[in-house]
Amino acid sequence: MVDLLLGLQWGDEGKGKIVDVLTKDYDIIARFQGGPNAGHTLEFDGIKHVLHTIPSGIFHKNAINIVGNGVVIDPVIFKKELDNLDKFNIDILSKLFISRKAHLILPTHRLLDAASETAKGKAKIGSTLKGIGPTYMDKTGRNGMRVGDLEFDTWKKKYRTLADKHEAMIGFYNVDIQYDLAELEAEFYEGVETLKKLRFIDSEEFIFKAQDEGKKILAEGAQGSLLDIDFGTYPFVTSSNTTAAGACTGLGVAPNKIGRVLGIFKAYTTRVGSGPFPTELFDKDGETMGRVGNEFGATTGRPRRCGWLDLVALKYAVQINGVTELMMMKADVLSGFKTLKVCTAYKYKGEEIQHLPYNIESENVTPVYTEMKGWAKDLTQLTKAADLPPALNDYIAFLEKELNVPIKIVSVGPDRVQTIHR
Ligand code: 2SA
Ligand code: MG
Repeated sequence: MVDLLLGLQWGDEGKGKIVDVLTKDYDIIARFQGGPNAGHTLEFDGIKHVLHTIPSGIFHKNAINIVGNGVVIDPVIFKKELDNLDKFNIDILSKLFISRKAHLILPTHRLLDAASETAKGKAKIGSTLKGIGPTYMDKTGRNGMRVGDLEFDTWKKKYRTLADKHEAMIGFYNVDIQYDLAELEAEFYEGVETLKKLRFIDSEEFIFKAQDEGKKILAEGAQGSLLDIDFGTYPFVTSSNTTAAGACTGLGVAPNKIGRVLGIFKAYTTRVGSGPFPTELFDKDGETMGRVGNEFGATTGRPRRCGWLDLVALKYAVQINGVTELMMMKADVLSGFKTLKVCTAYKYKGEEIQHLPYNIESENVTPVYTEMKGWAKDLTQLTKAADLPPALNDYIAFLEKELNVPIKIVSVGPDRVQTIHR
């Protein structure tokens, strides 16, 4: 069986930390979608690590890490990630395998991303500008370049044809984008040489074999369910399926081989980039969440928007993914709030609804809140469920009742050790 670990909100739920905590129970950690737009933060032994393309199991001695076919890889960023790992003496070559079918992000994909966003002006998606959208467009448009292409001498020719086409497309946008393609290409070629040192695999075959051998596999999602290309707040989404089904297409896991579905959410909500966010706060409370929670994009450094927990959206994510257990992150950030609010319905066209309407833009939807008592206790030193303050237990019990799924982990800080199992 393959277990899934998915973000249930707009990303940044703390997937990196939880994968790192759970890796000791798994033989293989595999990414199945997204690319260097992701920022997965891990903290242990006083060091903070941010991973983008490499799975979060890389720091454990024995786990094999796989970058699946559904992922898009930028050789330039990938090389930087590997360089950052240099000092940790990780045996990368025997621990990190890349799917031949994963698509490559070219420098011109990044430029196209920038051109598209600039052309959109105020209506921009708030992309991380890593070239994600244009690369998936080439994938579904059947023009893309894949990692496996690098095993053939013809890859440079293929690259040239595609990059030339991209340059013409950039011209079409008619926006002022400054770049030095020769410089970007030199960097790209260097990244490709590094990438080529790794072992390329047919990840689906690898996974079949591992399943036959009884290996334990964890599929690590990136971004969150509300950024899913089909089920998220379109068009303010990313360009891949961030939900459970993405693991089937992005790794080659058959639906009947999926075991536990671990859903991760923050005790409040954040979003980075543009798009609807019904429970967003523009007041002191939102500012406190951002400051205490250190809410800045792990890839771009952008401040994240903050707001109360949205149970309507969370329930939707639980359903779409078939979540079997929940993990609540950053409970410590809510310490000190006198009153907590949880959105349990939306007011929409004069009615109370409990689903996400097609046009969920903030001006159409007003959150309906249930208020709960807060707690003052600092949680960051706690290690046992028995020590959680009563008001937090009430908050947890309320969520479990509403979502009908048990909350198995409560995280009370960024470090590996600040994790309470229930
Ligand atoms: P893209 O880059 O084209 O896929 O962006 C499209 C939308 O998806 C959002 N997105 C993210 N949201 C949260 N976290 C992400 N990763 C980084 C992080 C983000 C950062 O871990 O903090 O550093 O800014 C991520 N990646 C994509 C993005 O904001 C757009 O709304
Ligand atoms: Mg992140």
